[in-house]
Amino acid sequence: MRSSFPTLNATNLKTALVEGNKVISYAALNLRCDRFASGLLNGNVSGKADLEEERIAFFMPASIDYVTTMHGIWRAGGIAVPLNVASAVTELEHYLTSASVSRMIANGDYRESLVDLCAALNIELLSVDDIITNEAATLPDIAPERRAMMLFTSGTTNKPKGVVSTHKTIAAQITTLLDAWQWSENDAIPLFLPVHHIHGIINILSCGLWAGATVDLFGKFDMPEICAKVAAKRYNVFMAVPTIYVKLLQFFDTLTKDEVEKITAGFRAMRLNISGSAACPVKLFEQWQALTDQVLLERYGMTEIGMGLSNPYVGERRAGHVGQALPGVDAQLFDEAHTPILEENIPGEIRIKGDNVFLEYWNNETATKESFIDGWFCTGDVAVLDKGYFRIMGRSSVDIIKSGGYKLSALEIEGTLLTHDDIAEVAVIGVEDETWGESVSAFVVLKPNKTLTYVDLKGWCDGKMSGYKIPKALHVVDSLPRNAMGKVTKPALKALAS
Ligand code: MCA
Ligand code: AMP
Repeated sequence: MRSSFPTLNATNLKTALVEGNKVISYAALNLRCDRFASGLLNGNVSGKADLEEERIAFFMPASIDYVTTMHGIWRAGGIAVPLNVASAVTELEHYLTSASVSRMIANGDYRESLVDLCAALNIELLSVDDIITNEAATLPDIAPERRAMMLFTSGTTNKPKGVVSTHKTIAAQITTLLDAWQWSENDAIPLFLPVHHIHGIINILSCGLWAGATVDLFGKFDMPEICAKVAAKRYNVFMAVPTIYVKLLQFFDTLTKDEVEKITAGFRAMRLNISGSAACPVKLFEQWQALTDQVLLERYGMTEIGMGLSNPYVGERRAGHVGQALPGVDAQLFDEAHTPILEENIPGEIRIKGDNVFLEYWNNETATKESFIDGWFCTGDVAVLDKGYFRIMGRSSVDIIKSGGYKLSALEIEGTLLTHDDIAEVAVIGVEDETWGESVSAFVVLKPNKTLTYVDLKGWCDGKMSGYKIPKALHVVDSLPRNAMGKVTKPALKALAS
C-alpha cells in the first residue's frame, strides 16, 4: 500500500490548502509530497529503499510546507515528529534526544533558531527547499502497521513522553470522525490551533484533507483575521478549544454591535461548531448558543487515542457532557478494582479500546505496559454515565493541568522552578479559571533571606519553558502543607488559592 490519503492524488484539482495568498490543489500538493519524499529517500543522506522508521522532526507552523513535510515523511517510510514552534530550547532538546531524531526540517528564522541545538545534538538541519527534488521518484509501499507519527504529551512523571501511532491508527482516528461529523468535500475550515497536537493535526487538518475539503492555514490564532473570514461566510465548520470560544466572546465585547452581528451571522451560517480538548463549561455552551444559534458539539479525546467520545451530529448535544463512544471505539468505565461499571452515575476511569489507540510510548516499554489493563488503554480521566452520555468529572491525577487546551505536567514545571537559585521548595497546581479552564499557580518556599516577585519569576522562566507553562500566579509561603507521609497536599493548596 502506498501511504496516502485517498483525495491526495494526481487528478484531484480541488483546492486543498490556503496559506495567506498561496493556494494549492490536491493534485499539486500530492506531487509536492512525492517530490519531498523522493528527496528524503535519495538525497544527500541515506538513499535507502525506505526510511525504515527514521525519526524526522519538523519545526514549522501550519503551512503548505508543514503538510508537504508530514506527508513526505509518511510516504518515504519515516516517523513524523512535529514539534511545537513555541518550545523552549531545553524542551526541544528533550524531544530530539528522546526520539533519536536524525534530521530536522525547518525554514527561515525557525531554521536559524535551531542551528546551535542541531549542531550540538549532531542532527542534520535542512529546509524544505534543500530536500524537495524536481521530479518524483517511485516511492515505497508502506504497510499500515508501520509507525508513522510521534507526538509528545505530558504525563504525571517528569518529562513528556513520545506517543507513537501507526498509519493504521491515524486512518482509524480520521475515518471515525469523517462519518460521525459528516465531513464532505464541500467543507471549508480554518486551522489556527497548534500543529503538534491531535486537535490540529487529526481533527482539523487530516480530516479536512481526507474528506477533500479546503483547509485555511493560519500560523497562529489571529482573531481579527479569522473573524473577518467568518463574517465573509468562508467557513462552514469551526473547531476550537473552549478558551478560544471564551476569547471570541471577550473580543466581541470590544466591537460595535454591527461588527458583532456580522461575525455571529458567519457562525450562525455554519453547519457545525465543535469544542474539545478541555471541558466546555455549561455557561459557555449557553452563551455561544444564545449568540450564534450554534449548539456546540463537545467531544473528548487524548493524544493516545485521538477522539474517543462525542456528542452526536444528529440528535441531542448535551451541555456538560461528551456524548458516547465514536464508531469503532470501545469505551468503558472501570472502578478501582478494574471491574466494569455498568450502572449510571457511578464514577470510574474511562478506558478505551480500538484501532484508534496508539501503539506505544517511544522507547518506554514500562510506561506503555502500565497504561494498559486487559487490553484497555487507561486514560486517567474519571467520568460517569448520565442518561446514556459520558460526563467527565475530572482526572485521577492532580498533577495534570489543562490550560487553554494544553495538557501540562505540574511535576515538569516544578522540576524547572526548583533549579531557581532562591527557591527551596515548590508545588504547582491548576486553579480554576474562566479563560484558561485551569491556570498554573506556583507555591514556593524561598531559601533564607531571599525574596522573589512574580515579575522576576516570569522573566526567569522565559526561555526555560514554553510561555503557556509559565505560572500565572506566584504565592510565596513559609511552608507547604504536607500529609503524614511528607507529601504536599495539593487539594489544600487549591483551597488556599481560591
Ligand atoms: C497562550 N498563553 C497561555 C496559553 N496560550 N497561557 C496559558 N495557557 C495557554 N494555553 C499565554 C502566552 O504564554 C502569553 O503569555 C499570552 O497567553 C498570549 O499568548 P498568545 O500566544 O498570543 O495567546 P493566544 O494566541 O490567545 O493563545 C491561546 C490559545 C492557545 C489560542 C487558546 O493556547 C492554543 O492554541 N491552545 C490550544 C492548544 C491545543 O490545540 N490543544 C489540543 C491538544 P504572556 O502574555 O504572559 O507572554 S490535543 C488534545 O488535547 C486532545 C487530543 C483533544 O481532546 O483535542
Ligand atoms: P492531551 O494529552 O493533550 O491529548 O489531552 C487529553 C486530555 O484532555 C484528556 O485526558 C482530558 O483530560 C482532556 N479533555 C479532552 N477533551 C475533553 C473534554 N471535552 N472535556 C474534558 N476534558 C477533556
